[in-house]
Amino acid sequence: MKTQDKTKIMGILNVTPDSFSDGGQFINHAAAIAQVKQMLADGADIIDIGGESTRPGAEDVTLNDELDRVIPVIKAIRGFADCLISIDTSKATVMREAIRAGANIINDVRALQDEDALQTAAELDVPVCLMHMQGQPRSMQAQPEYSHVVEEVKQFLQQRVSACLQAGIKKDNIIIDPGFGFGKTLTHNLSLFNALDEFVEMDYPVLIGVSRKTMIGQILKDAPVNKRVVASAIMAALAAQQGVKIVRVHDVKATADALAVMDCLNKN
Ligand code: 7PJ
Repeated sequence: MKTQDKTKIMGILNVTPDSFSDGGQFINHAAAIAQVKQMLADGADIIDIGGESTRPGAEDVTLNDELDRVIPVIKAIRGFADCLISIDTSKATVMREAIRAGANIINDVRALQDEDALQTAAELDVPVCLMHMQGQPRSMQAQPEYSHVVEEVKQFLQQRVSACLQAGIKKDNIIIDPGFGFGKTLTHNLSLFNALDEFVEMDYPVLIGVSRKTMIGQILKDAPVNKRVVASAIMAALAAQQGVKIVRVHDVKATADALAVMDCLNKN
C-alpha cells in the first residue's frame, strides 16, 4: 500500500455542448464559473477544463471553437483562484494559449501524438498527462481488442514516456494514465484497474478517470449516469489505495469524503 502523500482530486469542467455526463450544461459561462467555485469549496486540487468531447462517438471540434470554449473560462478562474488548472486537449495551439491564459498542466488523451504537441509541451515546460487510447473517440468502442491489455497499455505509455524524454520534456513533468473506457471493454477496464499497482511501479505519478463512466454503469447493471456517484467515489478511493496520485472526477465532494475515510484509516 502506498500512502506517502495524499491523492489529489482533479475536478472536471466540461465546456462542450455534448459531454455525455453533464449534457453540456456548463457551456454557459456563468454556470461554468459557479461549478468551479463549488468544486474548489468541495476540495478539488486541480480543475480540468476540456473543450473537446472525447466521449464514444463524439465528432471532432475545430481549433477556433475549442479556443473559444476554454480560454475565457481559464482567464475567469485566474481572476479569483490560484488553484492548479489543467487543459484537456490534444491540439498544440490550445495547449500554448491555455498555458498563456493561466493553465498549469496539459492533459492529453492522445499522449502528445498530434502534430507539434510533443515539441510544444517541451517548450511550455509544464506537467503533462499521457493517456492511453486504442483508436479514436468516434469509433474506439466498436471492437476494442488486446492480447494482453495490461502489457500493451504499459508498453504504449513507456513508448510515449521515451518520446517525451527525447523531445526534452523533463522526467518530473510526466504523468501517466491507462485511459479507462478509451477503446476498452468492461473486462479490459477491470484488468487495468486490478493492475494499477503495476502502473504505479513504472515510477511516474498515475492519474485515472473512471468517474461516471460506462464501466461503472455496466457494473451497476445499467445504472444511468446520475446514479453512478457512489460507485465512482469508491473506485477513486480504491485507486488511491493502490497508489494512484490524481483522480479525475465529476463529484468532488463524494470523492473527497471517500478519500478522507481512507486517509484516516491509513493513519490509525
Ligand atoms: C479522461 C480524460 C481520463 C484523462 C476524459 C470522461 C471522458 N483525461 N478525459 N483520463 N477522460 N487524463 O470524462 O468520461 O480517463 S473525457
